[in-house]
Amino acid sequence: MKPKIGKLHVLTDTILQSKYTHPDLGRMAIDGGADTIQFRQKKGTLLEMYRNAEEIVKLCRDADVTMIVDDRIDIAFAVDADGVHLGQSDIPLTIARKLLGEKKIIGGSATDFDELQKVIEDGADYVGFGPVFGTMSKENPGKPKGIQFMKRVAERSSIPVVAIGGIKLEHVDDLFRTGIHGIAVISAICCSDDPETATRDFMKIIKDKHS
Ligand code: TZP
Ligand code: MG
Repeated sequence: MKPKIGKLHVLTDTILQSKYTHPDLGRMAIDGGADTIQFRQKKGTLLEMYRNAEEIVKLCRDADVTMIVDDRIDIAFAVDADGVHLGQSDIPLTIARKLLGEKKIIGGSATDFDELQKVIEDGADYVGFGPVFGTMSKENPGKPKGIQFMKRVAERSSIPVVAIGGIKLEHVDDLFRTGIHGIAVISAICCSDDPETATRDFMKIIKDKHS
């Protein structure tokens, strides 16, 4: 069976902050109740990526949390992650599906309806759509879409929509009311003083009101 696509995807980051490592962030997000960790390492050697991913995948397995690797299908395959998240300039979704098979989750990024359509046609299991709000966590993220737009995305999409970009605690309730499946967060969790508590705060709203 395919692993579950969670409602709170915590994306690990060590560029915006240097207090915590990728595995530290994975551990804290899991302890705070996140149901999906996306390992997102943009710099460093493949060996470092492999070691970090290996550690996070173990933590996720023990906690029954879904583990997705951003960008790198090679790392996802090497550590037997639950899936991969692919952007518009990564390996094509159709090729990723051939390589990973039907049992793995493949997520695709989209910033408009054309990209959404293509991600769906190419067989993604979910779409990461955004940015919903302004973000400093990604280069050239595109124009912020706003919450109301996400309602249209959720209506049009035949696959689960995971909203991303500048999402803070105060947005969670309104965002889930648009009909999206989940949210993906970097800075509001990784850059907080206490990522575990920050995760718990996000998860509490999701669990109390949207599960
Ligand atoms: N894709 C679209 S916006 C974004 C990504 C990876 C960055 C999200 O990070 P943050 O800090 O939650 O805005
Ligand atoms: Mg990516």
